[in-house]
Amino acid sequence: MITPSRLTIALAFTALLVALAVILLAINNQTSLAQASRIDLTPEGGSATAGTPFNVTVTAYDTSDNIDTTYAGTIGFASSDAAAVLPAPYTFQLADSGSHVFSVTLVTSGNQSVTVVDTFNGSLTDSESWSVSAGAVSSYTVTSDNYSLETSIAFTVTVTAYDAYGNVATGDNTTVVAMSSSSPTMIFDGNGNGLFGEAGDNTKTLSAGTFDIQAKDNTAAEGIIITASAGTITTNSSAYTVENFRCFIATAAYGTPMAGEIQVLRDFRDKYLMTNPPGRLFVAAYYKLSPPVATFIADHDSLRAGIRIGLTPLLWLASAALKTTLLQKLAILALALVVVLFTAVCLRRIRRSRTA
Ligand SMILES: [Ca+2]
Ligand SMILES: [Ca+2]
Repeated sequence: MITPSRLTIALAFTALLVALAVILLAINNQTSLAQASRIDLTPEGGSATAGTPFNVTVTAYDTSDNIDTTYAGTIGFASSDAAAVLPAPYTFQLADSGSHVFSVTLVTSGNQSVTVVDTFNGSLTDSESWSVSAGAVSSYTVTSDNYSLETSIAFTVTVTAYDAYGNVATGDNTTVVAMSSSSPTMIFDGNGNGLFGEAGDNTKTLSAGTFDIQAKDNTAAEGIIITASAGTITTNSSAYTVENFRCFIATAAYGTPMAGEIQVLRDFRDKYLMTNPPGRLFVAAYYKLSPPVATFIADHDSLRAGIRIGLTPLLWLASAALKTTLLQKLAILALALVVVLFTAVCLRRIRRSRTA
């Protein structure tokens, strides 16, 4: 019968002890993993600039709220900012002693959260929020809601500044932008006083990263580009078409924009309407409201004849206003008053003689 030697027994016992030690160590390690009762992301939010990296620290705490220096969990990052540049998942090392610094870059302006979570234990998580402001201006847009413009009619051009990440540079209230155009006759009203082309009228200062500026052109042309320039940045608009003035309703009635009657209305508009704020308001309203009416008139021949008759007194008045001096206008007004008074007196007498 083979009996184990003392040496074999000693070796087996040693092996058993080593195995026991390994198991105990593993259990101990498990225990230390389970010891982390919370993880903290610091700082507790704040402000950040789009595209500028900043550091955050993730620290694990045990049940006694001491730093869990043996924390060996794996953490992942998430953000409300889909374009954020976040750290890759990270497994804590012993050398971290329960705390590790990471770099985060947020890029979308507004309030953005950053969340950290233990990938094996979802209850170990923390989230903080940063107020992200736009970065330095890197581009502009030059737009208008009106791409079919009439000569002499003012239209609004909107200039907006953006940072490199597409955020409106809402913090910019100081940059002066210079406006220009491929049309040498385009003029602007930068100071908004209704007078175009004054000294300095082609510049305007950003307000919360944007501004509206009135522009107009007195010559018709196609493919006009409006340009905004500030520092080294130059931005072009889409191509605009400035068309000759169309009096929509009259054009529909007379069948051609070249009719002499339309020139009378055009001259009246430029002399008596475009020179004062109520007149300009009237013209702007007319341009908004009249195109569908004009389309309807153009499709109905009998209506066109009626409109031509209706426009005749208006043309007489416009023509009289344009071709007379102030003295003649006063004389016409006086004559009209006399006619009205005379008619009123006559009507009164007729009525009296009937009742008598
Ligand atoms: Ca925190
Ligand atoms: Ca002006």
